[in-house]
Amino acid sequence: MSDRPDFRLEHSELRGDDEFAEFTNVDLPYYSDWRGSFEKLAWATDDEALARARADVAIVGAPFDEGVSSRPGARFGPRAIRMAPTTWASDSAWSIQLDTEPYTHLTVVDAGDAPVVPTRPERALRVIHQKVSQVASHGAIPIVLGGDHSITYPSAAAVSRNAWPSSVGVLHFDAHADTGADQWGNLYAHGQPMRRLIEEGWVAGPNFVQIGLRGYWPDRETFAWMRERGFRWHTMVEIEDRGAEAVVGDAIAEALDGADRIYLSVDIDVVDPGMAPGTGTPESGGLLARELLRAVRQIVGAVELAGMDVVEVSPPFDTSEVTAILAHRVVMEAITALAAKRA
Ligand SMILES: [Mn+2]
Repeated sequence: MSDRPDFRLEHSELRGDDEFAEFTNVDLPYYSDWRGSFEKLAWATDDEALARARADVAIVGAPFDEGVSSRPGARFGPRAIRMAPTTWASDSAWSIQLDTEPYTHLTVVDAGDAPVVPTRPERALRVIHQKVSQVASHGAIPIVLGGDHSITYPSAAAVSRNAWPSSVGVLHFDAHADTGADQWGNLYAHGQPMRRLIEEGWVAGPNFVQIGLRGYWPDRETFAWMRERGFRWHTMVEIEDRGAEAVVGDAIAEALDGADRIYLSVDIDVVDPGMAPGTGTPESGGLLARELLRAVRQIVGAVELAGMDVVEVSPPFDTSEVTAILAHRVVMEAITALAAKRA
């Protein structure tokens, strides 16, 4: 059996393994915010702290939005999601939905941000990969706060690489398939990550399952490529016809048909822009917030979760923090559903 290939970013002109340590927290841009952790949880930002914490789950920030094709701002996502109104008393938080106290049964830490700096997009993808790999190698399930959707490529690749030889399927909530060949020549923009994950073999096509697709992108040709690779997808129209719970049930079975674990990628634009306006590429006619939260509980309750991200929250376009709060609650529902399984 051959080894899993390395994550090489083959098209990058930037190389070197020392990039991860290139900047200290002090040198990072202001929006890489190290003052307030997610849910006021303890920080565990380096190998020593992660080893000591023995965490079940670790939050990772990926403040990157240089892959966007339309409205930017997702680099401010990790800060806004961390600062969203919390569950109020994180040490004794209790979920009405699941009748569970998440932090009684799970150790959750905030691993801080990947050391992303602006103007160096390929370096950013590499350090996001390294940060997610670091967290996963300590046995914690990474929950990555984006960032635009291009961060799913380095993040899911890290999770798949860490899980190997187990295989990872992906459940991908999005208005858009994000399987484009390139965007103005960029192979790593936010419309391409799912294509790269398949082409490089991090996820098998039939275990890549998309939920919530709608609108006018990508084109027929791209869907033909997806069909060729065995992708499966469930459009908004199907959800309208059959209901979200039935569709999500099918999607779980498809993603696990040959895979052992699941990476869950939630593009907040799967939700209707009326309930999630703070995003870069809004598409009308999406899920209700409550349908997404229920789906996250359903999925995490049913699968072995290997990793997760919540992406495309763009605070400059948000209103009254509603999108940041929803993203925060998506993370909380995953954490609490994990805790409920342990309880
Ligand atoms: Mn997306």
